[in-house]
Amino acid sequence: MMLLGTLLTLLTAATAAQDCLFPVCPPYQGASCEDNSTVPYSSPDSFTIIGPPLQAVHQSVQPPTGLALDNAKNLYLTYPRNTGLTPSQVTIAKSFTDEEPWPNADIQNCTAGQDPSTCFINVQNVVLDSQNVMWAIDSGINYTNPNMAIPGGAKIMAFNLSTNASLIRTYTIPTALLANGTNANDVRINNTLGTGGFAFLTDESKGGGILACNLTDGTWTKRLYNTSVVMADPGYVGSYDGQPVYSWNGTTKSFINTGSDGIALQSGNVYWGVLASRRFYYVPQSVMADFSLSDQEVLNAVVFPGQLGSEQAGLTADDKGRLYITGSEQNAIYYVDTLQQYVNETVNGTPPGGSGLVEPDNYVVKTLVRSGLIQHADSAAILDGCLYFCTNQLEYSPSRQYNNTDKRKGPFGSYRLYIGAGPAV
Ligand SMILES: *[C@@H]1O[C@H](CO)[C@@H](O)[C@H](O)[C@H]1NC(C)=O
Ligand SMILES: *[C@@H]1O[C@H](CO)[C@@H](O)[C@H](O)[C@H]1NC(C)=O
Ligand SMILES: *[C@@H]1O[C@H](CO)[C@@H](O)[C@H](O)[C@H]1NC(C)=O
Ligand SMILES: *[C@@H]1O[C@H](CO)[C@@H](O)[C@H](O)[C@H]1NC(C)=O
Ligand SMILES: *[C@@H]1O[C@H](CO)[C@@H](O)[C@H](O)[C@H]1NC(C)=O
Ligand SMILES: *[C@@H]1O[C@H](CO)[C@@H](O)[C@H](O)[C@H]1NC(C)=O
Ligand SMILES: *[C@@H]1O[C@H](CO)[C@@H](O)[C@H](O)[C@H]1NC(C)=O
Ligand SMILES: *[C@@H]1O[C@H](CO)[C@@H](O)[C@H](O)[C@H]1NC(C)=O
Ligand SMILES: *[C@@H]1O[C@H](CO)[C@@H](O)[C@H](O)[C@H]1NC(C)=O
Ligand SMILES: *[C@@H]1O[C@H](CO)[C@@H](O)[C@H](O)[C@H]1NC(C)=O
Ligand SMILES: *[C@@H]1O[C@H](CO)[C@@H](O)[C@H](O)[C@H]1NC(C)=O
Ligand SMILES: CC(=O)N[C@H]1CO[C@H](CO)[C@@H](O)[C@@H]1O
Repeated sequence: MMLLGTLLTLLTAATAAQDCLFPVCPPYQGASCEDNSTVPYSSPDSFTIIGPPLQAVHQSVQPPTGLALDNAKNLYLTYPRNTGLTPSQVTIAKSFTDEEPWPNADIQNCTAGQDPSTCFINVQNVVLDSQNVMWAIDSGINYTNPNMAIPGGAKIMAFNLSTNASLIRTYTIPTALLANGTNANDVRINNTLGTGGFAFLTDESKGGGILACNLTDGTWTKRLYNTSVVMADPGYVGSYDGQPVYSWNGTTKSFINTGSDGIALQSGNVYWGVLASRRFYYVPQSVMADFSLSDQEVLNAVVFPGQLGSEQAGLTADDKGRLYITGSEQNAIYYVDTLQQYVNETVNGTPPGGSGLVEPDNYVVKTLVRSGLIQHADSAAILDGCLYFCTNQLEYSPSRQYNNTDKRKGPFGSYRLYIGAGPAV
């Protein structure tokens, strides 16, 4: 009886299915070929938008990786040369769609025979410090030879915005520290640490690393190389707009192995995220600034406050103890409070408020904003109570798509939203 009934249902539905405009599954409880995508629990609206609306501040023709603002709200963007030439590597926005090379046109292209420390090879980001100085970070890697930076070309350059972006000083990464493919990706400056400030950089190469530069005497160290805290998850596969992401060379598949990438300074610590992972870490700035410590002592000081539920490319920090994380897998910007005085909920028995740093066990990463517009937010910066970020659809770029199809569709938006805080100092 049961079998006969089932067969009859199948036959009836099979007849109805002939009218369907798309391939259908075998019938299920009398449902026909109607598209049920408007049923509330499965509708596209169930992609919950979280947080306030985003305000578009700029549109780029090319996909930008870096973003900064100066105190007059000028927007700066970077267009690195990781896979080919770009018209300019650093620009300043002149309108919603127009940009000019910054600080000038000539510096954008090192010419044959030119000292590579004096011009841009491959600029990844620009960052404003607390003394009105804009810093550019150049990996020094020529895309035609990605295995090693050009000695002298890997550097951070300090431009004084009080004197029309005149170059104050260039700190080149010593050649010995360029071994193993060092790929300087992002930088943050603490002007008050040590005698004359420190710069902290991420190395996003496979072996990863965190670099520190003593800005008084230009000495450097690279730490944590070839340790799990700066390296991708083995066989990492992220997800983007609902689709798994691999690394592709034509039809040859591999796994994305980008290491330590986003960086921010908050509450006396250096925070970083490992791009091809859902992990982030921190270590006291004082530890990174003490060049006399052993590598093992530096590693022992690293704190892992738990996974954060997304691949991430950029971090930034505000003056209320909050760390912001661009969560590319979730079309989101996350945040986490690091100072107990700003925590407003009881966590693991610790009541809201109080003083000191939040215990790593009590870190609760939250979503600030989630929107379909957030297509791989890369770099973020804070000014005048607002968080600004650029987007570049990185996961749709050729190296991450089957047979290297470029699925990015410009223009590439930069946005802002109100957070009620200023930049960390
Ligand atoms: C720098 O090189 C890029 C890429 O070839 C080119 O589009 C641009 O015009 C050059 N800029 C200058 C100032 O020569
Ligand atoms: C500032 O620098 C830009 C680019 O080098 C130059 O075009 C401009 O004339 C300078 N402005 C002043 C006031 O020196
Ligand atoms: C990058 O390498 C190519 C090929 O060797 C060379 O033509 C070009 O000048 C190099 N660019 C820089 C900025 O060194
Ligand atoms: C930037 O220029 C201003 C004006 O000349 C000067 O007072 C300031 O010390 C400079 N900043 C740095 C970090 O050199
Ligand atoms: C390069 O790798 C070697 C071998 O593991 C290591 O001793 C050295 O510290 C590394 N250097 C850098 C700059 O990563
Ligand atoms: C930085 O360099 C200066 C000059 O060499 C030195 O006095 C200072 O101790 C170094 N380290 C720190 C943490 O400032
Ligand atoms: C990296 O570390 C692993 C152990 O975790 C070791 O086997 C390997 O030789 C190291 N590689 C380099 C290049 O230092
Ligand atoms: C991609 O594959 C080609 C052909 O097999 C090879 O020549 C090239 O080196 C590969 N590129 C990378 C980045 O592995
Ligand atoms: C910069 O260093 C000073 C001195 O160590 C410290 O008080 C401050 O918290 C650091 N800034 C940030 C943003 O971590
Ligand atoms: C804490 O603040 C966040 C936003 O800043 C808010 O969403 C949350 O409801 C607050 N929690 C409590 C317990 O007030
Ligand atoms: C890959 O793309 C090339 C063009 O770039 C095309 O000729 C080739 O047929 C494609 N291969 C596959 C397997 O799609
Ligand atoms: C499960 C479900 O809600 N199915 C519905 C799909 O759409 C058809 C036509 O609108 C309805 O009859 C089904 O009840």
